[in-house]
Amino acid sequence: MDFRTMCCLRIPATLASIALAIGMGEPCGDLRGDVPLSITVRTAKGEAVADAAFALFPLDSKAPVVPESSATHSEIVQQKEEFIPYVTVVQAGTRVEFPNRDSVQHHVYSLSKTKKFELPLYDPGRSESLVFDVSGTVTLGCNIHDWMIAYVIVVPTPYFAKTSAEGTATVSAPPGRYRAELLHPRLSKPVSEEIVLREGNAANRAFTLSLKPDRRIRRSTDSKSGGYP
Ligand SMILES: [Cu+2]
Repeated sequence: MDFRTMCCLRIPATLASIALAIGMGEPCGDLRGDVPLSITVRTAKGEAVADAAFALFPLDSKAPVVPESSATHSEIVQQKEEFIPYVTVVQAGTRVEFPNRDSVQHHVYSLSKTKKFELPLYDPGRSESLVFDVSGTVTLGCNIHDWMIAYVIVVPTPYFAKTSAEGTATVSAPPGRYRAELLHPRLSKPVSEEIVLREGNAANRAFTLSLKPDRRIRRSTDSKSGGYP
C-alpha cells in the first residue's frame, strides 16, 4: 500500500468522494489539517538509504487502527524468482497478498517471531494471503530459491512511509507530539526521536544511519546454475 492509499483510508470513503465531487482535488491531509513531514535518509558517506520504514507514533493520543471491515491490503509479488518489493511497510491488521506471477512454484515462509508462517508450494498464477497483526519486522524467504528475501515491517500506526531510491519520504499526520522511528533491515535497532508537528508548518528532518553490510545472497547470471553463484 503506498502512502497516498494509506492516507485516504483514514477518511470515510463518502467524505473523500464528496471532497472530490466539489472540486477539492486531493482530499488527503487538507480535510483534517494534517501536517506533512518530509525526511531525507543517508549513510555517513552521503549515500541515499532506500527501503527505510519511517513511522510516527502519537504521544498524546491513540493511533487510529485499521478498521476490521477495511479492504486495506498490500501485495508482495513473486516475479522472476524474486520478491517485489524488497521492503513492505504496513499498519498492524493489514492483509498482505502473495501472488505467484512466475512460471515456477514458490514456498514462502518466515521464521520471525513476529509472524512465523508457511505457505507451502503453490503454483504459478495462484495467490495466498495473510493478515499481519503484530508489530515488528518479518523476514520472508522461499524454501526453493535461497536468494529470495524480503521484509514486512509492521507498525501500529497509520502514519508511515518508506524511503524512495533517493532516500526520501513524506508522512502526513495531525498536529501533535510524536515519536518518530526509522527502521531498516540493515539497522541493528530503530533510530528514534521526538518530533512536534505544528498546524500549517510543513516539517523536514534529515537522518544519518549506520547500516550493517548487505548480506543478501547474490544470484548468478548463468542460467545453467539455476540462479546459484
Ligand atoms: Cu521461490
